[in-house]
Amino acid sequence: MASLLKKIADKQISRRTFLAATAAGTAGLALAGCSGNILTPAGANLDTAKEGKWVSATCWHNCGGRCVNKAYVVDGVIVRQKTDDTRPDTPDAPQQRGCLRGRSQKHQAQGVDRLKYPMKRKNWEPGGGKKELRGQDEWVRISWDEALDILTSELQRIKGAYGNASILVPGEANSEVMNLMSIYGGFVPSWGTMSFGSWFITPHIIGFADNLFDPKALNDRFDMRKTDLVVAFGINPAWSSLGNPMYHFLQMKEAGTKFIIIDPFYTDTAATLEAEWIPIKPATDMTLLLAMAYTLIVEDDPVNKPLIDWDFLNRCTVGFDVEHMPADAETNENFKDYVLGKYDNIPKTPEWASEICGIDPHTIKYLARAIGMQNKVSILASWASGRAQNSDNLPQMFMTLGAMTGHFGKSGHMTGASCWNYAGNPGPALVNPGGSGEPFLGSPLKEVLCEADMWTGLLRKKYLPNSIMKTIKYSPPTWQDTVKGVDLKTRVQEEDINIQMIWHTSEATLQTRDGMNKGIEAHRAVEFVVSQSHFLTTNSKYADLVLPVTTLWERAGDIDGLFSNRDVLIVSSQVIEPIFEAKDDNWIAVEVGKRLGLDVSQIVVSDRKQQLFNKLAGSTVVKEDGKTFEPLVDITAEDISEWGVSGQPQTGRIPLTKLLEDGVYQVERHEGDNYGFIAYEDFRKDPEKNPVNSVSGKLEIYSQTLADIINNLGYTKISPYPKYVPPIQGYEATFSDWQSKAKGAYPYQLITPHYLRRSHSIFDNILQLREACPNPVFLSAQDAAAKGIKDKDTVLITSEFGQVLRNACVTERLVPGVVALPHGSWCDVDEKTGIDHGGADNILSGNVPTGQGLSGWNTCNVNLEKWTGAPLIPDVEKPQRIFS
Ligand SMILES: Nc1nc2c(c(=O)[nH]1)N[C@H]1C(S)=C(S)[C@@H](COP(=O)(O)OP(=O)(O)OC[C@H]3O[C@@H](n4cnc5c(=O)[nH]c(N)nc54)[C@H](O)[C@@H]3O)O[C@H]1N2
Ligand SMILES: Nc1nc2c(c(=O)[nH]1)N[C@H]1C(S)=C(S)[C@@H](COP(=O)(O)OP(=O)(O)OC[C@H]3O[C@@H](n4cnc5c(=O)[nH]c(N)nc54)[C@H](O)[C@@H]3O)O[C@H]1N2
Ligand code: SF4
Ligand SMILES: [Mo]
Repeated sequence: MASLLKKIADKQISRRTFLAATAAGTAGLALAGCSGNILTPAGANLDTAKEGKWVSATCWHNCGGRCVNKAYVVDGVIVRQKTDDTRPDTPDAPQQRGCLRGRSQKHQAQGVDRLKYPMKRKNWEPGGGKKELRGQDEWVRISWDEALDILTSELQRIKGAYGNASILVPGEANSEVMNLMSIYGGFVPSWGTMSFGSWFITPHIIGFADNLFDPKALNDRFDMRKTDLVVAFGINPAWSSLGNPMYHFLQMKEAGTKFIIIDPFYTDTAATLEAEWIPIKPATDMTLLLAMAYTLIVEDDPVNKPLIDWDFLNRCTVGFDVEHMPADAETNENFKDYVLGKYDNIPKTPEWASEICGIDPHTIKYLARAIGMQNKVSILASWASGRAQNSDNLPQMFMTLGAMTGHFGKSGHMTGASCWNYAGNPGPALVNPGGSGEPFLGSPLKEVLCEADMWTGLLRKKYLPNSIMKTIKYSPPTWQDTVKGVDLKTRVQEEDINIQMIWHTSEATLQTRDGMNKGIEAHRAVEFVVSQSHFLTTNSKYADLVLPVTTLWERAGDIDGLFSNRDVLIVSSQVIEPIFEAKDDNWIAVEVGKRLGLDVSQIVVSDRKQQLFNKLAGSTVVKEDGKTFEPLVDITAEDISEWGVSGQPQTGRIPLTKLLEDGVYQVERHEGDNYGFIAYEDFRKDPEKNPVNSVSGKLEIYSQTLADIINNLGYTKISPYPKYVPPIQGYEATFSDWQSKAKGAYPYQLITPHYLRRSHSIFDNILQLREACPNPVFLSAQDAAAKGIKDKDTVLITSEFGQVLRNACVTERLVPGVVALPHGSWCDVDEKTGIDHGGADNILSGNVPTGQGLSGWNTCNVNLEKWTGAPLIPDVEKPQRIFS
């Protein structure tokens, strides 16, 4: 097998060649030369070797885009990549082109730092051995047999000593490990607000969206072009939705749409769309929105200056004012009187908001008038402002403002979240994958940990029981699911829990969840930690046993299911053989199941090839009528026997072999086709006949159920209607005295934007990307000058919870007082000082859950200083974590 490395090395294009080929296409938006840019395809004139073949090879991560990528394989080695060339490229029906990360994927799949063999920690012994050495011990290569025996015997021992409720399988982990643990008596899963922040629960209780990934909450991309003005809160598709989403926004601009972007950062999105930038302090959007509502209320004149859409408010909402209260309201308070200051003697004027959000009162009034009912406006938000403490009512406030101005249910008008893979391309899917046929067995136990305080909970041996969140995974709770059989009026109380084993599968939980320093402590406290991964990731670094697993490219292929976009279905095939001794996660779960004497047919029902076949056979595509669906894939008896799978021949739109060769099926779209979509159109026309999914069937500006559900969870209490509650670590908390504006110990607000170079923690180790996009901390020029920090200086960033180093990128593009630390770099903690030289965001975050168990990553206050120790070297020059 060692010759594989040589073969790969001989066939790789060098990193220099990669950079030279991509540099020609970089956009002109450099952030003082210290941040990355979007790269265009590697030179078209690559000398495609004759002897190999192109294989459809999709990305395997959660990156905010979905693209067609292909790998050119010669003699079992990937030598280069390209992107979608299966169709002509037009603005209405574009190619699904990949980004810099997708095009670097082969450096992941064939990285020299891939884990090659199972390894155990040198000082590990049954029960843990020297547990404090986790994260700093040496590694010893072992056989798969030994690895599986260790895992099985520790599972048996820990279950015997402490019971099933001592085994944590965190994250939205691979279902096969959960299935195994389910039939072995149960495990402790975790849940968290994750991506969505307060968009996790709030919208689908108040009728604002059907579910977490509701692509039906905004209008179709052709209709988006009919909007005259987009007022957007913290959307940055130029970084966070590569591939086509950003391109669709550009089509809006081409069509004449104007953009106002409200964000602490002047983003590449704002620059590309030539947006008007309104800088705002993080986590203060609620004050701005309330003051906009105030302005609308006091300036609205139905005859001379109609700003408020009273017809929509009256017919389609509850809770705006005293005349429209829902039947189940338990207080006499209403939104309008709160805005006018009736309850707290604080009218939510632009002057009031300005002191907090930093936007001057004239601009706030201008914004309110700009979104008035007579204008064709879309109000868009990403989830970023909801990843903040005490932001539970924020999505409800966006909805309220959209409802006041009537930007629902009409062509050119929208209100909602525009984010992630369907940013720029909303609407119900036109092509859907079938199911794999694999089961998902949840845990029969009641124990569950909330990720926002998972590590402190583990250390304190306490948890909040939670029947609502226990099994939701990505299937969201509707209000009906949530209230079913749950006594919402009794607040949940803490109970005991004793975690002694952590089993990491396919999420970077230690790296990506709140409070990594406590996480490391927790990993050193338990008796056993096992991690299945591609590299020595943070999860694996702090484990006792690491198991090398295959990437998607070493498996039978897959449909890019949940994460495809509205128009396309993307299919990958196997690209290469498993690297060294890497094994499929399915195999690991089954082998452990066998050792435990379990019925392994309940863990994994069929192999990956059959799973892919099932998904393909079940795929459907919309017919031209835009309403009904038919099978997508045409499958013959020969296909079935060639694949060696069980199934029936079927007639479909595209032959199986053609789909696999193209790697993509794309529904042809054009202006005026039957696939257009206006969100809430029927509801707007007749809300009684077409209710939204809330208790009242209307959009709930006052929602008793929302408050009851969240208050029941046992964290902080919230209001049934939008109110401003300062975050625990927000702008106000940067001061030791608000009146005199004396700054406190942590005077800067930290945000952690999703960054070009990485998909969360994935790709952080890829040298090509490290070189193309450094790993900076963005500082405003004003703050940097005050601290004597220059561009590229090493900076120590300190929060209440930890300390990290990064190199400064000094820019005028950031609001003074705000520090932007791109999300996802792998930690590299100096054991002597506790300072993280990797600059990981979650070393700085703490375990501070509020409301719906929020992970408030954009509410974390910090201090800054110029680092006087040895400066950080660019991380492209750091040694890789290579094991032979
Ligand atoms: N501070 C801060 N923290 C954040 C955020 C933030 O904005 N700020 N954002 C949050 C958000 S929105 C999200 S979605 C989360 C993402 O959190 P995660 O989903 O935990 O992040 P990833 O880095 O994508 O981790 C996936 C891991 O699974 C591995 N993997 C991939 N495929 C397989 C496989 O088939 N088998 C196995 N065994 N492993 C596999 C990858 O190599 C990687 O290590 O992070 C959250 N954390
Ligand atoms: N390159 C890359 N793309 C990704 C990901 C990745 O890891 N890397 N992750 C994907 C995933 S899983 C997710 S969930 C999405 C997340 O995508 P988003 O939810 O959009 O999150 P961010 O990219 O962190 O932030 C978007 C913008 O919000 C701004 N912002 C931060 N706080 C506030 C605030 O309080 N108010 C306002 N108005 N603006 C604020 C930031 O400055 C930033 O410009 O990204 C996806 N796309
Ligand atoms: S946007 Fe995402 S899916 Fe597309 S190439 Fe980049 S990393 Fe891959
Ligand atoms: Mo996310």
